[in-house]
Amino acid sequence: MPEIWTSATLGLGGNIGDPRAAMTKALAALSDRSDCRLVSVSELYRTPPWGKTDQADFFNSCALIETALPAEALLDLCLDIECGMKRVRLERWGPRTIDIDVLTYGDAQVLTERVEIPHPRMTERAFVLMPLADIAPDLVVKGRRVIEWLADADKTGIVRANEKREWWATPA
Ligand code: PH2
Ligand code: MG
Ligand code: MG
Repeated sequence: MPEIWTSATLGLGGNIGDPRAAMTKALAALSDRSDCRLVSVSELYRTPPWGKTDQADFFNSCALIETALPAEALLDLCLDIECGMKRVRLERWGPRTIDIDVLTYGDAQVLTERVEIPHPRMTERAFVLMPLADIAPDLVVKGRRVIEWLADADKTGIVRANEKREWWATPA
């Protein structure tokens, strides 16, 4: 069977330990695979906690990939990488070492018991939209471009946290 490659976007975040190192490791794990290609990575941002506000600031970024995996398998891969990195998550929307969310998968809409794509809250969250706008400003999600969603989002307190563009490409 011919391989079908699909563009997908991922949201990465964390606020326990060293989230920058955790994201670097997760991106390396993705790009090491034969069924995923890392196309681009956003800037790194420090973002105030959303949802549950009495916790440490998060670090967030987004990645654009191409993958030969179907959507649910991509989700499983992200969960595997989280687990392999001994993800700690204390509670829903609470502190975690690493979170990797599948934001979009081609222009597919996927709704199963396990996954909803596009990610249901991505169009409200500046901590997702800001990095996503770095790598996919014109991507249409739920009928609007990422930059249009971003224009309406509350960006208070979000700051760029990387010095160099290729913050994730650390020497081994
Ligand atoms: N993730 C959450 C809940 N709240 N807040 C920020 N700033 N960044 C996140 O990645 C985040 C959050 C649940 O996944
Ligand atoms: Mg999340
Ligand atoms: Mg998640």
